[in-house]
Amino acid sequence: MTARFELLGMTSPNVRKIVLMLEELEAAYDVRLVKVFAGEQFTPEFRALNPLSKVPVLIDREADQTLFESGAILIYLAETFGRFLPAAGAERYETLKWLFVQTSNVGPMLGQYNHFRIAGDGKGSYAYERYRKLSARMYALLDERLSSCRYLAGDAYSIADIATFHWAGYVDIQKMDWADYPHLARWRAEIAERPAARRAEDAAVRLTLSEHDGMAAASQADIDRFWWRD
Ligand SMILES: N[C@@H](CCC(=O)N[C@@H](CS)C(=O)NCC(=O)O)C(=O)O
Repeated sequence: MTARFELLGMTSPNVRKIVLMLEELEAAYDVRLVKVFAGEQFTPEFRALNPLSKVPVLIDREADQTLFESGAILIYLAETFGRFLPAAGAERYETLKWLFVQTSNVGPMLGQYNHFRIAGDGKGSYAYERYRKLSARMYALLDERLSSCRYLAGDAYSIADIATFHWAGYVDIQKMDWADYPHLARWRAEIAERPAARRAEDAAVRLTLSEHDGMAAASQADIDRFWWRD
């Protein structure tokens, strides 16, 4: 039987947050790899789903609804299933505020730092130092928030946590020090223990394996375009 949802993506945190949400909801879904390193996101077929040429995209086959932008997808799933986003009141807006902090600040700043670490002019360059400082500020902001709340929106686990969880893993990748962010570390360890997070991890491993095929399909010109070197 065809699953209700189809998720188009790769192994990036913006996609993995949707995998985590679908696992939390125990929803039936298929994952289709988009070979972003080979430029598949720029094809007319993909742009008909998301004109911004980015993953994730989620298709709800039952409702005949196509969504892009991970924050919009999380809100859609939360409202469709009535979970992880209160329907009204102060807690709803706490959740939305911290969800938007992730989508418009945490993701973009950490993402830019990744870009300039990997493809920029290296340590000491203006862009590298700017985004390193802005990334550290994001981790400090989350840590400060989590020093007074169990979860980002308060007492309850929500789509704000689901959106931010994988991004917090960049503390390791970006060689920051967890000792500077003890509350963020406590929160991340707690979420990692959730059964859905463990299942999402397994799904990411399967996606990583297929992503290697996608990278193998990329030419040098494709890779240069991906890193904006063309
Ligand atoms: N604001 C978007 C960001 C999506 C995004 O940056 N996706 C990346 C992977 S994490 C992507 O598709 N990169 C390929 C490209 O930019 O060509 C969201 O939250 O969904």
